Amino acid sequence: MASKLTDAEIAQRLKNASGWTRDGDAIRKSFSFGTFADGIRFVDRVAVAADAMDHHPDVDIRYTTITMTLSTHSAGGLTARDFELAARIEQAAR
Ligand code: H2B
Repeated sequence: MASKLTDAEIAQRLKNASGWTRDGDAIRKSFSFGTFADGIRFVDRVAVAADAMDHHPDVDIRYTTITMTLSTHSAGGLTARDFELAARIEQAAR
């Protein structure tokens, strides 16, 4: 199992994760799209990446704004896997 990152490690990794902010045991970012369907297609790309990693985001869909919240539930906090998934989500947003 991936081990929890320290506060300092999380702060360091967030410097390379543009737009992502920490909220307790999670990191979060909202993405905006031109249409609802564009946002849903983004979620579909994230779903493929998440299944490939076997690591899954909490997804909030509000019309054209999609908010992704990442945490490693099995570890009870943030791990390197959350930052790996964040990088893959950034690819899916491009
Ligand atoms: N995703 C996240 N974010 N945290 C987990 O602990 C987790 C997961 N566990 N996806 C995985 C699936 C686990 O349930 C399976 C059995 O590997």
